[in-house]
Amino acid sequence: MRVAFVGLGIMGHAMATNLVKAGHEVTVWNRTPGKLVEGAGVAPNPGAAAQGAEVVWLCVSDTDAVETVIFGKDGVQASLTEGMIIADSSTISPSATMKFAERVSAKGVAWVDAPMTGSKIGARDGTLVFIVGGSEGPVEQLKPLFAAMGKRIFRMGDTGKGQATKLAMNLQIALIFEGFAEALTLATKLGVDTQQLLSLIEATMVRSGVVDYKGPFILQRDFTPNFPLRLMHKDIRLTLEAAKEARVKLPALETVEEIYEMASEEGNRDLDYAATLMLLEKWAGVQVKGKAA
Ligand code: NA7
Repeated sequence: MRVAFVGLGIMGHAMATNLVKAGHEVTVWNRTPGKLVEGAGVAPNPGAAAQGAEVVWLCVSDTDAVETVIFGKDGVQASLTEGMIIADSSTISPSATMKFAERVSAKGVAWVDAPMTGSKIGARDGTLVFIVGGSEGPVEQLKPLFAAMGKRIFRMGDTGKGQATKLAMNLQIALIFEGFAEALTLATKLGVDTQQLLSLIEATMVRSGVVDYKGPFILQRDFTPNFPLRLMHKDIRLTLEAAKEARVKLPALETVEEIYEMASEEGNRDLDYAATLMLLEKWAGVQVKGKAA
């Protein structure tokens, strides 16, 4: 398929690379010039990238970035023609998604929100799980592209439901990780062997994918970003905004948001979100230690 790929960050670069590898005709655009994808064309702006494309795939930071690349100067909007599909893998506001979709529908363009989970490694290996919102027809048309970048897709409903579900997923990741980090901090302060604690977790119902994934990184004190703290913080804020719009109270997430705020002030926003642990360690006056599992 002819695909315009907009946004070559940690995730986007790997995703566009996998589209090229699968034989699709890809043209890329990135705000900061110089980021390239081997085998893909490069366009001078998002509008030029979208010219003649069947699908415009977005993977940019946040709601404002999506609005800019679609509706801003030299944006995708001017190149939209009937039958095109915009697929958005950025994690952004569900209500903004529905407004954007409404605007492009006037040109006969479908909007499929397709945020994903699987982190940097899933993007690299083409094993992402896509959490999708959109009409059945366009979602079906995108299947070859989903297959090139991921291993599963879950269609959650119409446009906006992918973003809504992604926020509900990241809410859980943030809270599960916070529970894990607090447990590690307390256990360390009380003199418990961390390695033993991890073995115990693994053998019990406390086990989770989040703990399995993050545990080894923490024991190696490796906080290089698989999912940067600044982006998890963005998602937590989006979730709280969506909750406010829906008149839902999320007290635990509100507290965790404050932790992310303080961790950012400590200068850790570009580290992995697991670096929120360091704030707890600082307060407790301990450091979680151990060897990689
Ligand atoms: P990164 O690695 O921070 O990459 C973000 C990308 O978004 C990168 O290409 C940025 O371009 C681009 N960006 C950011 N702001 C803008 C604006 N205003 N206009 C155009 N392009 C912009 O994030 P990830 O790849 O890890 O994640 C991307 C999304 O997936 C995000 O929503 C996650 O929550 C999930 P730059 O290179 O900085 O010029």
